[in-house]
Amino acid sequence: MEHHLFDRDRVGLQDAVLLEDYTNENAFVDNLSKRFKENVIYTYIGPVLVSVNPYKELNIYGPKDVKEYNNKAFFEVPPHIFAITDTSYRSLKEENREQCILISGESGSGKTEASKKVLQYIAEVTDHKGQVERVKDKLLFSNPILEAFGNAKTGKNDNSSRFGKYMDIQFNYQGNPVGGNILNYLLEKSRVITQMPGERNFHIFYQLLSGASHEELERLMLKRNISTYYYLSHGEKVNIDKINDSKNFCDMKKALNTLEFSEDEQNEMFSIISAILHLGNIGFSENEGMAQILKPDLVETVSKLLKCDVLQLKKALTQKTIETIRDVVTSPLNRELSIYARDALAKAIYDRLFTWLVQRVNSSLQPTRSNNNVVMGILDIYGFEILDKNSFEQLCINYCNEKLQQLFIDLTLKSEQEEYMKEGIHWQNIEYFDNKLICDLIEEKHKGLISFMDEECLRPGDPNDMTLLEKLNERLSYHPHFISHQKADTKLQKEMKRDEFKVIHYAGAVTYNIRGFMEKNNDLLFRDLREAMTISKNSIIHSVFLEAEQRSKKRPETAITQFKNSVNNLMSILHTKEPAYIRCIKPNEDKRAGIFDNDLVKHQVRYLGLMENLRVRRAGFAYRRTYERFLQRYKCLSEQTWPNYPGNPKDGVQILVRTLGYDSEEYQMGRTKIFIRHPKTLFRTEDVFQMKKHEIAAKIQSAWKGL
Ligand code: AOV
Ligand code: MG
Repeated sequence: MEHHLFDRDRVGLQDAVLLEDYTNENAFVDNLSKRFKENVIYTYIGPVLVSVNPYKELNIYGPKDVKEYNNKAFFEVPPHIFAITDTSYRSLKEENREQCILISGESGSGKTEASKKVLQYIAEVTDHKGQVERVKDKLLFSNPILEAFGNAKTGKNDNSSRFGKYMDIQFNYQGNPVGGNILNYLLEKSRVITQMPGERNFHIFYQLLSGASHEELERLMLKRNISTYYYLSHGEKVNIDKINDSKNFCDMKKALNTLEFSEDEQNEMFSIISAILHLGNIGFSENEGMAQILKPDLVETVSKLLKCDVLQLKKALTQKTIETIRDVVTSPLNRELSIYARDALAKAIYDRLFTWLVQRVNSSLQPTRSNNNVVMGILDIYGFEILDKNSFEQLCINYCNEKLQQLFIDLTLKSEQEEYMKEGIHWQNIEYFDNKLICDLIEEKHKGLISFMDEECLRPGDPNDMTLLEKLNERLSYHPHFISHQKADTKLQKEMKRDEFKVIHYAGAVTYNIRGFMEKNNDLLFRDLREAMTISKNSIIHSVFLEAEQRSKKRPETAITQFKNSVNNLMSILHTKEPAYIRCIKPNEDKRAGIFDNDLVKHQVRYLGLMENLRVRRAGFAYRRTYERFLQRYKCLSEQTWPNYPGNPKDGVQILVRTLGYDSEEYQMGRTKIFIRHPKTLFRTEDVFQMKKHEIAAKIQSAWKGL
């Protein structure tokens, strides 16, 4: 039996483990480049899949390809995301082990597309009958909905995820999908009110304006022209040719129907989107320090769409009520504060609509029976970002990526080495950069950035962005990964301004501008606006604001602390599952096909820790089995162990290994397991086993005939 190990696609090396000089970064990148130029975008480092974004449609995801990978041993077929998915799926189905597929890489490297391929593969290799098919449709169609509301065009990616997403697919004992559940993480809601040059607001706004019917727009009191709306006028003024908003709107509506959103729900959703657009057009003037609404008829439009009281809304946009111990005081807002209130309302409405949407999708995905299901999770978060101007949102996004990198280190580099130690395997330790240092800088209790931010937000007096920055500079300057502008004059600080600080992340140094940190972290919405929304007759608005109100009876946690808690919660979920890794790489900064920028790729290879990954892998052992399992399977291969070996399993395995003639370089005996360096060795053993099995079966058969 021929296994065709490692040479199936014949372009470069399909597994970097086979590189002659596995410590040579250039050789590693050259191999990726050679393959990329032949449209081969996938390469392994052992079980880890490296994927380079081709920026063009490749004909490698069709039914034929699904078939090629279905039920194949990992090393018998060329590297592919389907192979990773198949391996994970089989472990789930055959060994009942919970799985997670972890997809990482910077913005635009192909994470979201990868997550869709995983889902596509699962959908195609499982049953195509009745209920299962319906569940799969819903899982697949949840994507266009969440992308319409949660993705946007950025400088890095025309379809950038502006929220983190962790999706569980639940399987029954037959290995068929029966339901799902989505956890969402911190939506970048500031995008609703403003965008950077060349960027857009969330897709849904453009989709609605270009895709809705004439009648629908009339009902929503909208004009098709994008430039009518202030909230859409900051970044890119026209829609980009690569995005077909009106077709995407159509697909998204279809998806809403598949997930059984009622007509009423859909109308209410679009009313809310329209209300936000109108809200943004409300301007204010100021008279003696008091704001006055410039276009009162717009407030009427908004209140019609949101089904709330127009007078109450007008008041809430121009005054503020504060409850003191003794009484309730109302004071007018100036123009600046009115604009602030308006924008805060727009952001809050959109953010809560998104949360509602995820909950609504989840309720449609819930399985009818929830016991005994096994889960495969797919994690697709926003990738690491270094922009020209980085704010609170980038800090959250990059922190989340630090945590994911930490998980990767934990599960691959650290755990691998720890196991060798535990098993007493002879092993030379491999150095790698552990980014725990940076995670601590951000999240450590009482000592990290997050703690200081919260402390400053809760401090009485007049805390503001600049006092926060002072505190950070004072408390964190000792840290090697924190750079304040006051620190000694090194190259890094030269170009820093007084309102900036720098964090040296695992993936690069990022300069953050402190402006807006306090406000975004406090995330306050004036009480008058909350009240106006709580009694809205739009049932979505009513329910999401009521829910928030009930939660915030005591002082709510700050935005970043909520985020930290949910990210840490996610990490503990992921720690319990068997991981599969997809490391996505971006070949160039211009979103163009066929261009492989060596330096850019090298940088990613470095910070993703791929070389360390490779070294650990090479120095290590590809396969390990407990003595019990190994003996149980292969005991027929020696007369001394067949049919049963009376002594302890380790000795039994030692006998087997001698009988099979293993090279002493090829294996080591640990405390509880045998470690085999190369998969070839195991395959050979497996071949001998298969032959022996047939031999035994034939013997038994002829013995039966003889009776
Ligand atoms: P991201 O999820 O990693 O960025 P995407 O998955 O959205 O990146 O990929 C960006 C774009 O690259 C897609 O819109 C496609 O045009 C192209 N692309 C990616 N993978 C493939 C593929 N396998 N085949 C063809 N084209 C591909 V972000 O969400 O911004 O971090 O936050
Ligand atoms: Mg994405």
